[in-house]
Formats: sequence, C-alpha cells, structure tokens
Amino acid sequence: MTFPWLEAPYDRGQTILETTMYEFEIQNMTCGHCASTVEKAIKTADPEASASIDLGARIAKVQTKNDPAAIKAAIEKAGYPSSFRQL
Ligand SMILES: [Cu+2]
Repeated sequence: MTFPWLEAPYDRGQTILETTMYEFEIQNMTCGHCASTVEKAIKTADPEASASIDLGARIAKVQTKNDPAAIKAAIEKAGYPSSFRQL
C-alpha cells in the first residue's frame, strides 16, 4: 500500500511543493481547437500540470505546483484571456 500524500516532493528548504487545483475561466474558448490550444499552453507553462477542460462551461481545471499566474500568462499568450481562482 502506498500513501502518495506522504511522498510529496520536498525542495532543499524542506518546503512542501503542493499541488494546487485552479479553475481558469476562458471566455473565448469556443471549440475543440481552442481547447487543445489552451491545453498545450498549460503544458508549456508546466509540463507536469494536469488539465481537464470543460468546453461547454469554458473552464479549464488545472492541477499544478507552479505559479498559476504563469499559466494564465501562457494561456493569454496563446490568445485566450482568462481569470482563475483556487479551488
Ligand atoms: Cu476554437
């Protein structure tokens, strides 16, 4: 039996690098092509992020250890202004 929460990675300062879930609202993400562009942008900002995209709700749920502002910037650079909140 493994306990993944006990195996959370530590940096040298022994700070827990937690994975946090964010919800990005992306108003002009309107089709499957948009969704894959957004997903690619998320993976560019954080290759380890996991993203699930709800096209109907125009929302991307992202699990990341990175700064969500960096992910927002990458999504915007791809042409999609967004806002996000922590879940
Ligand atoms: Cu589209």
